[in-house]
Amino acid sequence: MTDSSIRAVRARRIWDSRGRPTIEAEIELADGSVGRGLAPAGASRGSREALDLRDGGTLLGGFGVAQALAGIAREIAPALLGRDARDQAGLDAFLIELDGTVLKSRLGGNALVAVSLAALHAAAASARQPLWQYLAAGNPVTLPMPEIQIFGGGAHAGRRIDIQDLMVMPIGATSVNEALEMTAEVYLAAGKIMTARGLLQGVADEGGYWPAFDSNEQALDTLVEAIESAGYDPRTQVAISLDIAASEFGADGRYRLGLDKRELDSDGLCALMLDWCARYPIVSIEDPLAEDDGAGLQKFTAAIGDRVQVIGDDYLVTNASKVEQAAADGAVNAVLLKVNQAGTVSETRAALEAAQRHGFGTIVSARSGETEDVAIAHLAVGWNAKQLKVGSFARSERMAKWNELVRIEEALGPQARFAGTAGLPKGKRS
Ligand code: 2PG
Ligand code: MG
Repeated sequence: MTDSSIRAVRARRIWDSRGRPTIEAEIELADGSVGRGLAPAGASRGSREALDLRDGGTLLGGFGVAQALAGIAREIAPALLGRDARDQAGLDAFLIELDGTVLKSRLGGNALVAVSLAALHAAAASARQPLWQYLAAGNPVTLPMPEIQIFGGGAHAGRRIDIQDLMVMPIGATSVNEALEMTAEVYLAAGKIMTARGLLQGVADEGGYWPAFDSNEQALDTLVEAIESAGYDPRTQVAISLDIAASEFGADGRYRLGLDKRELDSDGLCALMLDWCARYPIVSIEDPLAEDDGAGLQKFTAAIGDRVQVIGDDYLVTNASKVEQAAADGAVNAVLLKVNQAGTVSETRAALEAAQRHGFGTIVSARSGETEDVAIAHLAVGWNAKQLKVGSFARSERMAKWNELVRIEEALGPQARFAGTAGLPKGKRS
């Protein structure tokens, strides 16, 4: 028995930012250290990501977590007692084996991720280190470039527009503090524009303004306007980053842009995305084609990947072997990292390391259903990921993460190094 061996595992039902039930796991070690892991939940999900175990039926919209909690109490908790929380890899491998299914559907990705994160937090607490420092284990760290949503859309806004996340990246910033200040100005400016036009109708799931637009391009035009009216140059100071989440409106090479009332094939959507990248100051684009359209993604990335970051989210589902495959076939040049998409901390780290080996961009990301948990700010810093995507600049489940990044930057003091645009492709834009 060491100080960091697990002496208790508890789990409870808590509630996420959509008011849906989710899981909080708590792990207590022999030395009294306690760590908590909270499971987030996605709405636009890749088909190959870890599956949450939900109760179904009519109660709580079917989102209940009683079965997942029972699995933790009955199977996971007793089996973890006495294990060393510092051995994250061993612990996660054990959880994966115990579940025994490809998509973690038996015990639930939500149960596994909560337990895996709880062990990580407990181990850091036992080492008496902030999580980012524990993860870095003495290696250099960088503070990630924030990618912050101004307008929501897609599955996070009743499919009001097709584009899911219209975000900004303050590419001219030299610190997290400055990046957040610049974003705050743009968010404010966007709100003023929406109010002045009678378009302000509250916010979408991640805190971005509700997209009361007539077309996708009107949303893009308004975003450029907001950047400029906040006093920034969209080419050199605050640029655009999009999550198209194309799997939400297309499959089998057919895409239906609901708002624009257009149906496109793979080449058509690829051409439209390239046209947007040419006409708007876009530095990053996520899932521009659907997860089943690897050939379309290859064409898109071949055309623009030297100068625009092309992120695989639904396409890579935080999976190391899919990152390896994408590095070989050139389908994307960056990976979105969501711990609950993989299901455990170690699998997420493996996907990150594969990406780092191949020079891919690395973006740690929240989910659209979040909690007050701030772990992802620590993961991004401790793992030396180059960007962090959390949703918008409103609602406390989002702000908690940005605020934690402010604290980490302050704690690093003179050693703080801001990633800036280091993670983005370096080719020159025309
Ligand atoms: C995404 C995320 C965050 P969700 O698609 O990248 O915006 O959404 O958590 O619903 O998958
Ligand atoms: Mg996405």
